[in-house]
Amino acid sequence: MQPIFVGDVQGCAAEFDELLARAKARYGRDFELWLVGDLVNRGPDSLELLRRVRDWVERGRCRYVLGNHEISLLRAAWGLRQPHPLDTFDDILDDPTFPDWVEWLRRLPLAVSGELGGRPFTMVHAAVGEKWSLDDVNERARAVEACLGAEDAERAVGLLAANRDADPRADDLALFTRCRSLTRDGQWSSRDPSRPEEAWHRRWAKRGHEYAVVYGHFAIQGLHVAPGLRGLDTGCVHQGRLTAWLPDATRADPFALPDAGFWQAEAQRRYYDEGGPIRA
Ligand SMILES: [Mn+2]
Repeated sequence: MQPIFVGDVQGCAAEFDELLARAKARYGRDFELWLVGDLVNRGPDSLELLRRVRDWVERGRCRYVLGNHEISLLRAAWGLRQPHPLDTFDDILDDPTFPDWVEWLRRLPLAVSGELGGRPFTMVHAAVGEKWSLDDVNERARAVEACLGAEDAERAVGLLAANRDADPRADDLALFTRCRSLTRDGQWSSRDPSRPEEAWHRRWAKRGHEYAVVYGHFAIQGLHVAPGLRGLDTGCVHQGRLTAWLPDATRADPFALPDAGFWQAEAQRRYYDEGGPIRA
């Protein structure tokens, strides 16, 4: 089964379909999708994509982690977020089965770990902590997921309403889904790094972790291919392109370089500007 990792789709169904058609032509049914999160928002087709991806997930053909835009959708659903002029997930909020979408989304994982070739790895939306081992990643993700996916929805609402300083799980949730940089004093930030060495993965890489990380959320950086790291957000919704990574699992370390296993679909058009979403 060929794993196919896909960067931030953000409602760009046409480009997603282009990559999917290529996957079907090449592998038939013998592939599995791994989505780094931010399937929805800013682009035109959030609900349609969510429907299709849910079907893939439920047939066991897709792994999907929560991104910050899925969290924004949950916050909007629970009245914790004011409408934002660039939000384009009204189609989900207005869907008659919307409560069911909320229940499904809040049970998605924050990190999915596995092995490729002989190399352990994890997939997250934005980042992992600089010092975290793979066990730490999994433990912290499970703690957040237990709260966000709790039987009692009030616990999930409480988590998204919580201050990052007051609740370590709220801080971990935000780090998993929003982190891009680390400041000198060791704090993480969702801001783009002001210097390349402030990018979260530069400091993570210096620690020599044995596991690898596949992630998204970093459109300004673009495609990131480094030993043990694959950053796949190439800003499709910002009129960039949608990237898929097809690791060669027959290699001892599919995260080594060089690596030519990338497919890209060019954005078909501009989807929004400062004024808001641009309808087709
Ligand atoms: Mn993101």
